Amino acid sequence: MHKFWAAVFGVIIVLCIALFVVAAFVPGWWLPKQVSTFGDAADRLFYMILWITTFFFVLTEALLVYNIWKFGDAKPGYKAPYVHGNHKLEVIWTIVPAGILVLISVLQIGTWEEIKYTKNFPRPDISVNQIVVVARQWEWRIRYPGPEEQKRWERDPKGPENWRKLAEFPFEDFGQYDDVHDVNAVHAWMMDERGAGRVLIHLKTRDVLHSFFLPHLRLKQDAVPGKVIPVWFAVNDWNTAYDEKSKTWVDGFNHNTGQFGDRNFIWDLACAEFCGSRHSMMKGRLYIHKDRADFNKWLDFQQKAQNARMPAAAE
Ligand SMILES: [Cu+2]
Repeated sequence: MHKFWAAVFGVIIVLCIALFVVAAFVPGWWLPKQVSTFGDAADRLFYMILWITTFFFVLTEALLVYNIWKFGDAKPGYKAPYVHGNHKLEVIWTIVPAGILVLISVLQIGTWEEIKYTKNFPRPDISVNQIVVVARQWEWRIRYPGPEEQKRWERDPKGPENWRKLAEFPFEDFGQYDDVHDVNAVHAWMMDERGAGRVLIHLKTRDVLHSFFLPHLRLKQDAVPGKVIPVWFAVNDWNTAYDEKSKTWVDGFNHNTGQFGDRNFIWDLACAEFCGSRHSMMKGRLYIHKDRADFNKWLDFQQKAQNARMPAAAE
């Protein structure tokens, strides 16, 4: 009977590994398309850890199945030896994982530094796309410096830094009167050759813990009550264009085919920290415009839509 169970376990494990291999070739089953400047480095770390864990998973499962097969059949009268432990073996299986953990922690420093060290964050100037993101149950509120504010920056080089200071005011969402607002949609433009278009996000939460997660950028950052946490990224692809049919900017635009509605060009924003009953509904999208000019057209459009909803625009 034990041989039957050894075979069952063996087959299940082989099928699991086969599914794993197949998943890499089925669209939508593996990691989503990667579009950020630091995403490749994050993926390399992911694959490195994946290979290490795969090796030890296969090794331990093979040992398990082999031992069930070989020794599962207790002979009548056979007395199992009572083993207290094996010092040498225990030392080995402590030192080997510890060594691997130290190795991983050293190998990840460069990537972590690039993504999370404040010294590598874009310094606010006119080329940097600053955005305030305020998480709340259960949506993302987004705020951009408006077109007038950006014109003021052209005259005043301190302007972007002052906008950052207002953005970093904790607790309240506190900014310029002519900022442009949106919900569940982060707009930015593809970084150009001169490096303009790096995005600096000031991340806050109005209530509980949330987590700002952009899977296509391999970027995740918790939003913590009472704190304003900077997050940066730069995107090297784009997915958003003006759609004549719907008279607005739409994502899912594949610029290679010129078609809207391509799944690979819809880039999600998700909350990755369980934050209450409608946590799963806390979703948004990342809209990356072709260039700054197109982004600015959208910003104007968004500001007009916003002003049309304000009482002052009624006259
Ligand atoms: Cu949330």
